[in-house]
Amino acid sequence: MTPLRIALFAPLLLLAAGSPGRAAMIFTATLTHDQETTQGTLVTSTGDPRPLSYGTATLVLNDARTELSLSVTIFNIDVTGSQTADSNDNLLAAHIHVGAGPGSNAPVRWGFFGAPDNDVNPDDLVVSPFVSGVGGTFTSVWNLPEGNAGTTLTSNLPAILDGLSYLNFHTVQFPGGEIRGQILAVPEPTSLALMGIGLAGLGGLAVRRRSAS
Ligand SMILES: [Ca+2]
Ligand SMILES: [Ca+2]
Ligand SMILES: [Ca+2]
Repeated sequence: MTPLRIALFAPLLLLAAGSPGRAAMIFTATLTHDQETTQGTLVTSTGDPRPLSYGTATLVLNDARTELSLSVTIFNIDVTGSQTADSNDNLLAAHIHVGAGPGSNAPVRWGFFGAPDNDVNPDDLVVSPFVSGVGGTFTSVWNLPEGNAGTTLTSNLPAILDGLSYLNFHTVQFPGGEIRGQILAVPEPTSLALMGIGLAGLGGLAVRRRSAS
């Protein structure tokens, strides 16, 4: 193997070497307004209808269970406060809540936008507003020592693994939450398929780099 290929495949070999119970885990969440426990019609401050907001998220818990990486993209929520003229769609805060299934509310355990801000050790948040359109992508990492109200990633993990956590994006019109999505583990065969896609992508990269050299 060339050094390049070893560098590309070493992380995957490490993943494959881990026992099934301790491999990296993938989670997804689909955020909608109708998962909120308090619902209403999405309107501007003058009562005009506004487009339905929604989002999609992927989370990866590392093998050592010390980092929960998050990538979430939301649509039709104003992430800068200047994507639309009206203020009702402006984003106030974004959190992971832990301790409740669908239809029930649970406390904030990791805030990463607005208040509370628990993404501090280190602060990993990157917000990428859409260049055109309303919304954007948020990436960050829930690190081991981070957690609201004296909790940590470790103390919240059992409930997260049990499907008892959710993402919640709070807006001016819905300070209690405009869109919500339960965080659910992707079944292992699907995870393996996703890894397979990743492998194919890396293989393609290696081929392209070889032919370029
Ligand atoms: Ca706005
Ligand atoms: Ca962090
Ligand atoms: Ca922060």
